[in-house]
Amino acid sequence: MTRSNSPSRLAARAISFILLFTSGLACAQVTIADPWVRGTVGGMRATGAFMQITSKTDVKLVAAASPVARTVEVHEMAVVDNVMRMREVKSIAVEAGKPVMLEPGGYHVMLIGLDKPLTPGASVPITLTFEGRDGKRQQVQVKAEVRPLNAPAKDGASAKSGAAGAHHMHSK
Ligand SMILES: [Cu+2]
Repeated sequence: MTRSNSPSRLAARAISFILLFTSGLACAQVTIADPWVRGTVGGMRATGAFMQITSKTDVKLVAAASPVARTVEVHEMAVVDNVMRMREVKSIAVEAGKPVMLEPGGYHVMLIGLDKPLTPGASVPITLTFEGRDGKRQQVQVKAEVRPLNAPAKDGASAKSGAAGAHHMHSK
């Protein structure tokens, strides 16, 4: 049905153009879904942050920072000699259109040197730095919700419960 350019039709087109344009500006290449941080108690000085990262172009997560932690590193958990260990990685590759999970038992953002306990319900600002293939960097700010210490799976410190988070891994 080609009704000629009625005013409302023109308006609709104008609006969709504006939406397209502004979302192109506002919405970065990288989107973060469900960011959360494992809560801490007492003298715990470090914890993990988890999220799902999706990007429209190939990028790498190269750095992270947060005002609640003195040092923030990008880590991965891996089974080495049957023991879950975590280690710092230089970056996490995020291919275009392929979501990457940062989750207990896998990749995570490590918050080290906490000044005070992170209590459930609080919100932790984290700045993530991504680098594209062209070497250009962009920063994405997220507010991660603090969840109880015993949420989903342990961050490796306890081998027993750590195994729950590692069930998807291939061990020898
Ligand atoms: Cu870690």
